Amino acid sequence: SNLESTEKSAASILQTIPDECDKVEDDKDSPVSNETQSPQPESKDIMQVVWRNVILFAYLHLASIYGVYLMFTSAMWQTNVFTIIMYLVSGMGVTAGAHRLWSHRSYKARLPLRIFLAFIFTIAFENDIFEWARDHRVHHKYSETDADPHNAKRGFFFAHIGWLLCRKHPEVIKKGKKIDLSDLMADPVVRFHRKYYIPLVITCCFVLPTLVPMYLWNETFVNSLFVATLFRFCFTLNQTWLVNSAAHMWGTKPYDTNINPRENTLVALGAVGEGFHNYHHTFPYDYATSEYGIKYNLTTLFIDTMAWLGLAYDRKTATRSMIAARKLRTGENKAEKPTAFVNG
Ligand code: ST9
Ligand code: ZN
Repeated sequence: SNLESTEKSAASILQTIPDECDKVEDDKDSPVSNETQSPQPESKDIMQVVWRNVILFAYLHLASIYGVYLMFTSAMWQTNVFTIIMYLVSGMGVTAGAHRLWSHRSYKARLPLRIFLAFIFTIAFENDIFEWARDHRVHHKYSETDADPHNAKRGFFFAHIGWLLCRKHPEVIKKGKKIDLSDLMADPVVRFHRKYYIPLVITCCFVLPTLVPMYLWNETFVNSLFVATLFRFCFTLNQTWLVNSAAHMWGTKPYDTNINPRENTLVALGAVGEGFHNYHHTFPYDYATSEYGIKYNLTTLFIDTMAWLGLAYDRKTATRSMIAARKLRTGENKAEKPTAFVNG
């Protein structure tokens, strides 16, 4: 049928992406063994585009362009400020919640903080906490292999958004089933979030951010929907995805040259502190995801504030000497500055 042939031709365009994947076979520098790489160019045969997602994400991006236009032409300033605040707050739900707390357990949070984090994470609409953390643990353990949900070896587009537009590689699901996720399901907040995910996301990501500007400062429905909701959602998603795409491609490797993730300050600025990705993949348990504490790192400032309030505790960090030793051993400047460490 017509639909089938369109699907096939579009799939063949997208199939140019996993070609990159085959190169992994020869990548002797890859830190992870070839264990997860299949001997045949399998990813080509199994790439299956999910057209529902392609259409929804295409619409979201077009609507966001209209949202930017409205931001500069007719939206009230209160709406624009609210949009920026919602981006930062929901982004913090991703970084301090799904990422640093639930995926990595890099600190502990008391119940009220966990509920708050789950709430602001839901505004970002990035799957339920369990699914986000499961994919992220698989991403760290099998980074840049077929089992990595957003394997950056498949190119910028795949790592950024393409992975959400097609069925997962079977290795992702196979290896994902071996990951210990018992701590996640032991948390009632995570269970509640998973159980009521759809109504929660509709309320927190779409309904509330559209109603607040309309009821609090008489914004129009159209401005509210396209600016505070659709543009804000799309912008936050792209800031998140840049960590997977840009921060796996451009930047420096002061801690480990054997891995792909890099230090990218621009990404860190947009991702409220999550662009120091060479550091993060080297020391994934560090709650600051960076050597530099709160520098360019709103999320670390937030967690520190929560700790000061007694709502967060047990913040884990890599020590100065561990970082220095690791830089010397595997960092890209290891040959250049050995004296600084030896003497100091
Ligand atoms: C989004 C997430 O955008 C973004 C995450 C980014 C991560 C970034 C990390 C970087 C560091 C942190 C930086 C933060 C910076 C933040 C800055 C903020 C300013 N293991 O999924 P299905 C099972 S979401 C084990 O349907 P398909 C699964 O349980 C955007 N098992 O796969 C199921 O089994 P069963 C909004 C797994 O069919 C079965 O497999 N959300 C695993 O291949 C099928 O699962 C969307 O748009 C695993 N890892 O479909 C939704 N995975 O049936 C998009 C799956 O028994 N997702 N399983 O329950 C989808 O539509 C689909 O998942 C799909 C794949 C089409 C992508
Ligand atoms: Zn991580």
